[in-house]
Amino acid sequence: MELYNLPHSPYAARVRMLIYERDLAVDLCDPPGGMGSEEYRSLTVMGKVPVLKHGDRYLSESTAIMEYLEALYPDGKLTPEDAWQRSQQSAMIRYVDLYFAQALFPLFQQMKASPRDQQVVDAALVNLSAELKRLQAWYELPELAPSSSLSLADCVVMPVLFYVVSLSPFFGENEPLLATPVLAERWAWAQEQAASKRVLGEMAAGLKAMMSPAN
Ligand SMILES: N[C@@H](CCC(=O)N[C@@H](CS)C(=O)NCC(=O)O)C(=O)O
Repeated sequence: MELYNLPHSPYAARVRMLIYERDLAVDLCDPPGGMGSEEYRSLTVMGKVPVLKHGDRYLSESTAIMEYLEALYPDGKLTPEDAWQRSQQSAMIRYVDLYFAQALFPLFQQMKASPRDQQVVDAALVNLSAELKRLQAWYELPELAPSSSLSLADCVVMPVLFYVVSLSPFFGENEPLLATPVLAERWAWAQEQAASKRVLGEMAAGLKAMMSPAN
């Protein structure tokens, strides 16, 4: 199996975190032909990363890939056995994709904008701090309370927190997790776990490369 991925992508990062945490036999590769190439588009409907190649089949969408890997290798899976707990976790992951990630997009856009639109930035920061509180509220549910090992929710959340922590200082917000101590604690904890530490380091290197003047 191969995972087509890029270091900075939070969607690819969550799958890599699962792969590292579970020590799954999946090779990590760049998208064949490169992003946007005819070759890559011919393999995947969406043309995005990540994509899992299994034999001659290709699966896109990070959450579907995580579910597939968890189903394929059930021994030691991170997915809870309990149906209710599993569904709460799915709901949290859907929250991250449908709502939380949306709160980050205006900041990504304003990073590239010249000049920046301060009104957009201010509104985005207010919205982001509201979403951080909602994200924390998910971790406060009994079914999703932070545990002593990485959960699937952590695999999804830590890469987006990486962007919260990395982008906020560019907009004058140096401690974006100050008002959300549960998130701040889990974030600090994730820096010490082998799988998340490795992925967050790869993301930092990927972001640095992406932001270098050559790119
Ligand atoms: N919903 C998708 C999102 C994947 C996604 O947006 N990937 C970005 C990188 S972070 C991408 O490939 N962008 C390139 C493009 O859209 O052409 C997933 O969960 O896998």
